[in-house]
Order: sequence, then C-alpha cells, then structure tokens
Amino acid sequence: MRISRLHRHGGRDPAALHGPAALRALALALGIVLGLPAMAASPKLFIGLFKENAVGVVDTATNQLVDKISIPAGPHGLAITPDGRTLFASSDADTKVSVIDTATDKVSATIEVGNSPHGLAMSPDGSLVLAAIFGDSSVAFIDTASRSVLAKVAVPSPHNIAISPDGRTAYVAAQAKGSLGLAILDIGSRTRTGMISLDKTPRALSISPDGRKLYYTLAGSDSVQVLDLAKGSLAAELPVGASPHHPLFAANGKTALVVSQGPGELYLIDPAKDAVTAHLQVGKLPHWIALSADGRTAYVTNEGSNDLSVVDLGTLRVTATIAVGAGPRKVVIQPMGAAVSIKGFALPELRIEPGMRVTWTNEDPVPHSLVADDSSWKSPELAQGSSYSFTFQNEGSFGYHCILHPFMQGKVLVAYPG
Ligand SMILES: [Cu+2]
Repeated sequence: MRISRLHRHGGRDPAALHGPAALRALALALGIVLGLPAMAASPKLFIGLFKENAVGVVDTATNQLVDKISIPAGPHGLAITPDGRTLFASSDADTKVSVIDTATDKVSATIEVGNSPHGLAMSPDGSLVLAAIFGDSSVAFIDTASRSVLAKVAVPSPHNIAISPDGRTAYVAAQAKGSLGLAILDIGSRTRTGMISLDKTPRALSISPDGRKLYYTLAGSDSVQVLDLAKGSLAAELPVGASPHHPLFAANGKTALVVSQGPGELYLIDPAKDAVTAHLQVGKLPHWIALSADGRTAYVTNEGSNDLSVVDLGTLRVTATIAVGAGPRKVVIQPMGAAVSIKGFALPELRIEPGMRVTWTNEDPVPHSLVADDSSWKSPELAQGSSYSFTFQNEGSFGYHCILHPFMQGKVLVAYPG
C-alpha cells in the first residue's frame, strides 16, 4: 500500500501540505498507514449577516466567530460546492453573487446575475448554482467553473430553491401575487416544465434524500407541508409552532428539522411518519438551519437575537449560543472530504467520519475504474487526471477495488471519532 497524496478539504492550512516528505508525514500523522483514527472534521459555518452586509465565519471546532467577509448589501442566498472550497453568496439589495474562496475567506470573483438575487441552490455534482433572481422574475443557471450565467428561466418572483438529489429537477418558491406556487424546472434542458399552484406564499423548501418528498413552509400557515413528488400532490400537513420557516432533511433521511419563528423553537420530525417527535427552544426569530455531516449537531441562526444556537440532537440541548453579528439569516456548513491520489496501481485504506466525501484522482498514465466490493457505487473509467467522489453516510468497513486491475484493493473505514 502506498499513499502518495492525501489531504483534507476544508482544513485550515492546506498550504502547509506541499512536498512529498510533508505529505508522507501527514499521511502518517493522520494514521492512514498506521490505521489509527484520523481526520476529525472541523468544518466552517458561513452565515449571511443581513444587517452588516457581510458573511460571518464560525469555526465549529471552537464555536467562535473567526471572520466577517464584506459583500454587497442584503446578504441572502448561500450555496457551497460539495468539495467545500467555494461559497456563493447573493446580495438582494444588489445585482451580484459573490464567490468566496473558503481557504482564505476572501471574495475571489463577483458575478452579475440581475436585480435582487434571493435564494441559491447547488447541484449535487457542484457544477451549477441556481439563483432566484427575484427582481427579474427568473432563475439564473450559474456555471461554477466559469462563474458565468449560462441561461435564465422565467419564474414569477422566485425566492428559495431546492434541487432533487439526482440533480435533474429544481423546485422554486414563486412569490408573485396571482401566481403563487412551486415552479418545476428541468435542469438538463433549462426549461420550466410545471407549476404547482398555491393559495399562500411559499417560503423555504427541502427535498428528502430519497427524492420522494418535499417539505415546504407557507406564510400564514403554522404547518410544514408535505408534497409527494411522484404524485405532485399534498400528502400531509404537520402542525408546528407559529410561522415555520426553514425545513431541512438530514443527509441520511432519518430526521428532518424545521424552525418556527413565533415561539423560537426547533422541531424534530420523523420523515417516515411525517410526525413531530420533539421540539426545543433556540433563540429569537430562528431563520435557517445547517446540520453537521454526521447529523448529530444542528446550527440555527436566530435573526432576532443576533446569535447562533448549537443544538445536540441526541440530548436535545443547546450546547452553545454564539454571538455572530446583526441579522443572521441563512447558514451553510462546509462539506468535509478526503482527497486520494491513485498512483502506482495502489489504493489506500483510509479512515473517515460519517458524512465525509472521498474524492479519488487517477494520477497513473492508464485508466482505473473503481467499484465498491458490494457494488453499491461505481466510478466511470477514470483517465489520468480524472476524479470520482462518493460520500459515505454510514459507519462500517467498505472494501473497493479496480475493475480493470482486480489486484488493486482498498478500504474505507467509516466511524464516529472516539
Ligand atoms: Cu486500475
């Protein structure tokens, strides 16, 4: 077994990892070769501070606000690439989406998208950001590589957006009077294919990881609406506290959350039963939720108390309240991952935590094609320089090998730390 290169995405000092000796030392320090627990994840949180025209940065290892990044007026939508390296932030009192390099927390580019961009959504493969251009009644398709707008599709006063896990369909909350509803966009053809009309204003929405249902909230309704996506019809309404806002499914699909702004509470939902299982107090006017990759910790922005509640979903306790600045609204958590080079016809054994994404890049001059021993995932044929990623949600030991060179065998050990 040989480890030629391995580093963490989202670590705080990637520049320190250059040089083969340093990389080998790092691999050893991470316990990859020794088989010790390694790669404890400490992603950053990015928070839109609406009244400060900035994005706040919180280090989840210390629960400290570590930076504020100035962006144009009205920080609104946030979307982060699956590799955790690039954040997109819209400004609704402006015409811009700011592109932020998460290694430096600096704005690296600005994209002109149109009047008053609201919510943003990232495609699962990280190639596209959809931006709800509220003021122009369109949804912009932004190419994340070229940072350019590829197309615009008409949607009346679009606000928030959710993309299906297969990356094919977007649902957009349309807030124009007289045409309230959920617009359905086909992402491949960049066309609007339908509209589910509503009698109230849709607010925020989230799709279950199995792609079967969509939870959304409405202004003037104290329930979470459950849409059956196969039937396109309402399947249930879950009563929660007054003025529910952001619903969010955990990555494993076993839990969902929603905040209610009136009572300042976070609700836990069992998606299998579409039933509330617990609720607890957070701060004033809770707005948005981010979940740790392992699904154990929720981070809730409280717009009315200018802070962030850190919630242990196991004990149902707020373990920290972090002052983050004026008007915290949306929040995203940085995805964490491990990057692995395939070199010299060797595949490593590596240890990660649930929810982490592994990206393999082939550096050999011949193609490799990776497949799970249990066939649960499979890469395309990877030419030299090509990459493949897979996110491991569950604990366990997962063997994999190369189809073209069966002697190439590797293993991913997924376990919670400690
Ligand atoms: Cu191979």
